[in-house]
Amino acid sequence: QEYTGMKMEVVEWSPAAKEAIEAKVGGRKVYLVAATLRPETMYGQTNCFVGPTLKYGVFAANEKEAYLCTYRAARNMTFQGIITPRGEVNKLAEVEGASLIGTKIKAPLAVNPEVYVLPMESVLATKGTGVVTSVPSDSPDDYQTLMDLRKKAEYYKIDPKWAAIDPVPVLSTPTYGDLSAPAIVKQLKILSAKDTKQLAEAKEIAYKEGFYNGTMVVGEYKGQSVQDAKPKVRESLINQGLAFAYAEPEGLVLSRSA
Ligand code: ZZB
Repeated sequence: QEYTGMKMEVVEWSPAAKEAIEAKVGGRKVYLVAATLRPETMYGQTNCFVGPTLKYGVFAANEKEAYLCTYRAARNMTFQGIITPRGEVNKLAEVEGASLIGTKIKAPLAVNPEVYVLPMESVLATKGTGVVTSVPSDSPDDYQTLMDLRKKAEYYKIDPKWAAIDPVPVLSTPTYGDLSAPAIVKQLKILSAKDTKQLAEAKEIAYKEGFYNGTMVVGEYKGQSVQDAKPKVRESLINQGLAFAYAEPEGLVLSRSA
């Protein structure tokens, strides 16, 4: 899988993350790294998700920068020239996902340029970086999780203002309009992020509709097809230093490089 690793710079740590991290990074700028397959949707980021029970590390990328992600992802990055030197993981600090909730970060390209970190139970430690940027306009999982968090803010121990940004139209499809995830969630009568089977189906539909029938309604490539815009947005993010290419190795490659 060829992901785009979005560099989401920390603006203000949550108190627990500040305690665990700030003194240990040697003055480096810290970025949460979110792995996405949909760079063209980055205009519509409204928050970022971490798994509350997952373990994250802050890894030195070089003298000036550090990346927050899973150990597994950092190790992969050392073999892709993203983190140097090759094969060497330098962990500066460690933190549990729950401690990151409420951290304010920059969301490159987004219409709302600063967003908050929120919890998502279904984030997998075994995929991407373990950090997921949230685009509720086009990702049914993100939309439903955001709605659940808003409904039960107290239960999830979040400040309602962290979940306050509404879905932002990014692309339009003939069948679902410019907010496809909410439309598909409604059509499939999905009521909670625990409806994982229907959400998997919703994701499939949203991917296909967006990719084959979508037209951008925002940004530099407004009016162009999603198929055309996707590689251009990706290249532009990478050229500006706001993101990097991150490949997920297959099992074979992983064991070979071990
Ligand atoms: C932004 C985005 C916008 C995404 C969208 C999807 C959609 P796939 O196809 O199953 O590989 N993701 C990345 N890492 C994880 C993880 N560790 N655990 C759970 N989810 C993760 O899924 C790739 C997508 O899953 C990634 O692209 C990321 O969310 C999420 F409008 O980034 B995406 C219809 C989907 N729309």
